[in-house]
Amino acid sequence: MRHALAAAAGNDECEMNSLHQVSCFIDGKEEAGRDYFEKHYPATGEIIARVVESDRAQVDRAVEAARTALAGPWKKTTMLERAAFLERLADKLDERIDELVEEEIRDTGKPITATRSIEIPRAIANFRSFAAIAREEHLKSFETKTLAGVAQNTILRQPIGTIGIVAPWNLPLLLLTWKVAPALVCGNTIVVKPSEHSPRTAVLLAKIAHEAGLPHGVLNVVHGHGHNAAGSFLVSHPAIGAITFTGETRTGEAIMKAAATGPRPVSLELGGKNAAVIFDDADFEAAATGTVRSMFDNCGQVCLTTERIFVHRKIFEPFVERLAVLTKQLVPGDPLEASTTLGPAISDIQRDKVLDFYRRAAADGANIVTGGDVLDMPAPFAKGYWVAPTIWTGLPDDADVCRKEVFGPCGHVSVFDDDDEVVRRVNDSHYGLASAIWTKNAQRASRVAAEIEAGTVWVNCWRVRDERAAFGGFKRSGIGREGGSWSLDFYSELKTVCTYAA
Ligand code: NAD
Ligand code: 6OD
Repeated sequence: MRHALAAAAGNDECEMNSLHQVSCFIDGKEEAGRDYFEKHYPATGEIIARVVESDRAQVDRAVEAARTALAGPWKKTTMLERAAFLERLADKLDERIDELVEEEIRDTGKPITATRSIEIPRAIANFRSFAAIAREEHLKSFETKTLAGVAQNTILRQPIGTIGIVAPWNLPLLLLTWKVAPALVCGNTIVVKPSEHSPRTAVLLAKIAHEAGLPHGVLNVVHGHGHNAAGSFLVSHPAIGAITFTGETRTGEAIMKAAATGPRPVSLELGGKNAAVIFDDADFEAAATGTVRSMFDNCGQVCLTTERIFVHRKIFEPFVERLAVLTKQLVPGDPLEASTTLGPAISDIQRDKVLDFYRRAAADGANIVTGGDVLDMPAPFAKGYWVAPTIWTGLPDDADVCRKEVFGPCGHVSVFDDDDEVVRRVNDSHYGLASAIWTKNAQRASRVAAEIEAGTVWVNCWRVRDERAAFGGFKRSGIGREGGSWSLDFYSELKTVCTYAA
């Protein structure tokens, strides 16, 4: 892989046609397109692939294939058989993990160690988890005593039809399988539109699923941009039975409008402006290490990232100093080196958006504790999309970088004096996706966790995930919950069959 990336990076005359081509996957086979767009390797900025820009006709073909597959052999499978398929697929994905890691890094420039040991294994684990959840939840039944005798109320989970999945670029395979696994186990067929920035692992997943025995047309992948392109063609297609989306809140608004025609059920996992709260009784070192992770993992490109840090006055200065020391220990570099811990932003557009926030923070008078600009990298990474991990202090809560989601490697650290004050400030946000609190006082932890307006509150940890738990956001961070039985509820039609013994 190193050879291929270096070759692409060093070859300025590389013709578009000789580049790696990322195809769609429709009705069990790869499909080329009429138009293509260029895909850059974020670590070097070089063009390394051309990706199909699906037109409306291609999206229509994918939806048609998925609709046709609903009546094929997939229709005859039971939920338990589909759960067994998910487990077989997970085994196959395990066998091909190195390819999946390679494809994900080509698209995103993520550091290999975290990608190989955490992110792709978790993407695969989604299939095993939803298989287990389906086994647990597939059948519910109640005996109902009436004057005429005992009725049996059985709740059947039946497929909705064809699900449209629109996915983001930050955790491409993980966030895709998070939706594909429960949608499949509920018996639906699927058309996926991965982000234009991270198209590869979706196609590899579809290929491996078909090699593992998934019938043609059950899982289809189209590519391209969102607005007035493949994304909106997909979500506005009348034959799509439900839409599930992860991405920005503004895009979520457009998708909800599209879902209103029909109307179709929609699940929205949207942006965040998450807070970390460090009380003076916290385990200082665990809180500092955890907060550096919650600011900078995946270059800050995680919806659960904490960009607002509140630290109790008694420990404020030493804590900020410790954050700065730990941040300087992050290792930006070749994504393929095991020692690299910080990758680039996904694109030049994202880098420029982040740098614009850096400029605004400086103009607003922030104290820049560390970072604040691009990262100067040696060749061959000098033209990659690198931004410095950045910590600010000294801004009011209504400053832009304290209110708007940056989605980059940065956070603002504020001082607080008491519990009620910090809860009020944490909740003073349009978003409510997640929060992390650090304290050794169990009573304080449970009271503050209950008061924070967020879909997930981590106490003395961050981003510990259990696929059985409900996941989603308060306020503008989303609509609905996925995870566990909530995913099965979203991806199925529930039918009650009430039977008297004949
Ligand atoms: P984005 O909204 O720009 O794009 C997401 C997807 O939507 C892409 O595939 C894009 O092509 C498509 N799209 C864009 N406009 C569309 C339209 N009008 N119709 C249909 N599809 C359209 O988001 P992004 O930049 O890829 O991802 C980053 C954002 O995602 C951040 O805001 C982050 O917080 C959020 N996010 C949320 C969660 C969560 O679980 N809540 C998880 C990951 C990321
Ligand atoms: O871990 C998950 O299941 C999940 N949905 C994570 C979302 C992360 C956002 O970037």
